[in-house]
Amino acid sequence: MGNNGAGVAEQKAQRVYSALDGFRIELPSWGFANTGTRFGKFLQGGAATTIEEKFSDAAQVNALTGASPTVALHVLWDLPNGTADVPAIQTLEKKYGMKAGSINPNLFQSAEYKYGSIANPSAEIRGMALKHLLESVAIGRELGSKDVSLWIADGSNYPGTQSIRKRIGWMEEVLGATHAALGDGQRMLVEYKPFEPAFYHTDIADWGMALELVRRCGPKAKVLVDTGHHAQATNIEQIVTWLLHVKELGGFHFNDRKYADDDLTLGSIDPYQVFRIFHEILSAEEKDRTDIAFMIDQSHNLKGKVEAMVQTVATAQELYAKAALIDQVKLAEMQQECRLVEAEECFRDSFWQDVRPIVREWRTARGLPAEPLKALAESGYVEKITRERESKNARSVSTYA
Ligand code: PSV
Ligand code: MN
Ligand code: MN
Repeated sequence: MGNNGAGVAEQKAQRVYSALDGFRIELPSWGFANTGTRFGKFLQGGAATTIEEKFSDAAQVNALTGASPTVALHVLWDLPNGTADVPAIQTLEKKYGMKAGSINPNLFQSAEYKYGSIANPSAEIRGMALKHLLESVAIGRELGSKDVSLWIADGSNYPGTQSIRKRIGWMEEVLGATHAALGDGQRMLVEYKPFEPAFYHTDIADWGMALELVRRCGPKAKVLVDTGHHAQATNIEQIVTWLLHVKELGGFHFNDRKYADDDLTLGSIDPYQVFRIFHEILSAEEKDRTDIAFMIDQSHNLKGKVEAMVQTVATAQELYAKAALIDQVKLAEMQQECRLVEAEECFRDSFWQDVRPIVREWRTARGLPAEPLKALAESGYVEKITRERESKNARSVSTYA
């Protein structure tokens, strides 16, 4: 019994070790910058205001967690001069030992996009959007980054004000032309979202629309699931399973939410949901799950940004480790024989296990701090960046209107 117990513990540790060795989650550059709500921004003394500061913060998170060696870039905010900024990014990659991750075009901020970007009725504005997309593809190619990740904010606020059908055709044209420009090894990920900033119709509102668009574009286009972009009570893991099944799942933007697209810390509201998503991925066939990009899409307005990002990555590692503990063979047997309560208990048992001791051991074995948040506090990094940056970030502004 004693030996058997030790054998089981050893097996569990091995599963967790191999899961964590392969687990990577990308950091968003915008997660280190000052953000806010439409009511105002509360500037943080240590927030990053330059791309170098964003790389520095991301490198700190990676040094403490060992799971985040890439940083997602937002073209307009991080490479305002397009491909001309690529050498500067390459210098930062070398200096901080980080790689540029997904390239995120910005098709929502310019005044021209008031009525849409790739679905705008004006051919001239659609052309402007395409030009930006092609520039983003070129940036990705030059940086050797795999994914160009598109979130399309287009939509309308009132019934009858736009032709939903014509807009589908316009999107197909622009996305098709973007796909055609992708180089070898490049992909285009298409995100969906049912609301905000548009409140009547969003042009890519759900996974069905995203799936149809990526299929029409071609094999380098895949769907991106942002966990905050669903109606309440949507079974996100079922969508994930379908996308895995049809081999069109490209990646995730993880965040948590209580009400809408809240961009809260992963697992802070519903850790069981993240566990269920990870389970669907880990139970898929190896060949179907090798090419899924895990990314974080969070903006912490009140929490310290670097702390919150370390907390996010550590939580993701813990939930992934829990999902890796599920005995897939045993579970499949129970499911097949419809032993419902046993199957559910087998599933829940893994969720409720405290994996933190094994994760701590894994961290130590890999030369990482056992407690990343504690190590961050002891490093003095946040105090240092606050001292260095606070004169730039001193004001707290309110834009309440
Ligand atoms: C807006 O909803 C959003 O959060 C999308 O999820 C994008 O991925 C992100 O902004 C960055 O553009
Ligand atoms: Mn997103
Ligand atoms: Mn979002």
